[in-house]
Amino acid sequence: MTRTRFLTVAGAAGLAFVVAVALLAGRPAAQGQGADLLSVARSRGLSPDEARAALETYVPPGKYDEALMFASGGQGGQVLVFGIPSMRLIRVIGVFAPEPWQGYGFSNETKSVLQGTAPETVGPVTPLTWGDTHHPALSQTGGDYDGQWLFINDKANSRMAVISLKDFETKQIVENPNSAIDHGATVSPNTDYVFESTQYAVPFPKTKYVPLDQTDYNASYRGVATFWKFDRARGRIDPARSFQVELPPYWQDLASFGKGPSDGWVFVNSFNTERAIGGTLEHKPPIEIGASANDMDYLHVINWKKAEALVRAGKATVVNGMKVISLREAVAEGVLYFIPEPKSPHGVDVAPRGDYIVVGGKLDPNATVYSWSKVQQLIAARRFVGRDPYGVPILPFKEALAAQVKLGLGPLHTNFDDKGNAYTSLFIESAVAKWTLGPPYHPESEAWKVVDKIPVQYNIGHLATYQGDTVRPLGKYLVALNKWSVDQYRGIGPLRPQNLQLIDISGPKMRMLYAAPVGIAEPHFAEIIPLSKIKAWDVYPVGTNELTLKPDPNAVQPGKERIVRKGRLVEVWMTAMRSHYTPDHIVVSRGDRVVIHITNIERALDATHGFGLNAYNINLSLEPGKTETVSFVADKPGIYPFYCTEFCSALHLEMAGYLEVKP
Ligand code: CUK
Ligand code: CUA
Repeated sequence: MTRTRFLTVAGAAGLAFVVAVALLAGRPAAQGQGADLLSVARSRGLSPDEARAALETYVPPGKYDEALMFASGGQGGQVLVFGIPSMRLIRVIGVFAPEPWQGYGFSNETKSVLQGTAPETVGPVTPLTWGDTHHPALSQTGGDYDGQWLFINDKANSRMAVISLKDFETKQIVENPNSAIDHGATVSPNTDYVFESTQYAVPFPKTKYVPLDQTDYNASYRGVATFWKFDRARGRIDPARSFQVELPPYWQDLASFGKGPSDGWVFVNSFNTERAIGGTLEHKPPIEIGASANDMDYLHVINWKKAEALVRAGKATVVNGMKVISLREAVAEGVLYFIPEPKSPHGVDVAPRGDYIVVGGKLDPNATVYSWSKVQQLIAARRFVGRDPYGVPILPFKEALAAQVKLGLGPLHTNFDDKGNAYTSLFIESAVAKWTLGPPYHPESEAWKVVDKIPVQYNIGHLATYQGDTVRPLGKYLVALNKWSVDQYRGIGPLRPQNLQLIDISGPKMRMLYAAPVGIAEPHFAEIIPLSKIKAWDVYPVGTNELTLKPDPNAVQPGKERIVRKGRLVEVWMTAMRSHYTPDHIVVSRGDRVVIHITNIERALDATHGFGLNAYNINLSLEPGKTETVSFVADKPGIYPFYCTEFCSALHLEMAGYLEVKP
């Protein structure tokens, strides 16, 4: 772009920009630093708006982003941590896939997390080496993020992970025994439960084979709503205190917990209430057609406090080790209700005060907003318009509505700001719509109106505002998590990155600030939390076990390093510090089982050492203070160097040693 473009496009706004830049620089416009900034903007072909956006998002060296965004890492099976407003990728957290930089999936501790076993019983390889992370959920207290824990689901294998925000590492993965593929994942307002909903129905219990034909599908396939009990004191999900509610074989989708007046309830979307199972070769319509036949699907309204009470009263059946409230019981006890929702819905989001439930129907141009007080009254009055084939009572659609707001094409997900506005992603239209909620957020005369729209590149999925799914949204920024980037990044081959865009929502008009490609995997949902709420450790206390975050019994003090041989077991207690391992020479015989406990005894910030062992697929990351254990069978005779994989010091290359395996 040229100077001409800047001048012609800018016009009067350009003049304001000159003054603004000059003021920022603290100099008169005609000379000095201010004039330099202007010529930089000109030479880079930036319009005044673009130059302003650059100034608003730039975080100089030595300064910090004001917030962190935790985004799912999609098919990469990780969590991605971005700085806001810079949109820099600051951290990746390995969750469902081995992650070599963090040594995740190589030590006994992290292998045990990936495999869901105790550290002492880990096998040589992890059976699943990928996950599909979709919905990160920060722990909440009173409906607000408390900065302590992060949960995320693996859609591909119905797993849920627990990450500590003390060290940003994965502590636990639980696998759902009664669900194959999940989708929705979220936490209750006080983090009593981490919720997970099935997506594609399978036989119930899933360990049973039931042929895939329509009659059997209707009779024996099911979804489940899973409530994983989170034990804050232990920092772990407790499967023994978790429970499920059996659901019809509709394909459940996203979920949101009620809060305030709707606390105690959870709302779950569904699609394919047609129960289409595909099978084009048998002259049936493909799933896509069959699953989109009906005008309405069902919003599942689940009373989880009541379900919890039923479990306590012994009304659950144990299925594959999990307590389950049967569909029949759920209907009989008033745990489960349906409300029709148009059409092939996707996102469901509860307004900050817990009074409205917003649903986006992919094939319907409206945001459908239900009034919680109306829904409550309908349930209390038992105003049902019918029952589904499984006996679930259906509430009248129109009578449950607060409003339908015509937003545009392909509404998916909604977040909120601090001024009573909602922001909904429009997938087909590639835009974000800003619209007003009804009373008490806005008076009736201003309610339920689209007040602004901004285009995005392209095909937005989720969006995230600042604390935008809590009781205390902060407004300020919105990140559009776009699926396609198409022409936004050149010269990179056919696989295009997903494109995240930062939007300023502090004023009446939304303003595009920045775009950040994600060349790792596909982020779905994200949550944004002020940096000040995160109280992460800078270093571990020396000798900390990374799973328990407590002293590791195998931590070793300098001077106490040793190698102990017991039969075919060779156990090594090693320290690492700049720039040596002690000991740096380990001699074993072919077939010996080798166990190495390594403690990084450094206290300096960021003094991380690695431990990479040739030919044995072993690679650890030892942050300052951490103790880790790795074990393997020395089945290949020969000489195997090990070395530090982090450039830690001037003598980093000297930080090495040898494993000698005698034939
Ligand atoms: S999903 Cu991906 S855009 Cu898994 Cu929440 Cu909607
Ligand atoms: Cu330690 Cu390089």
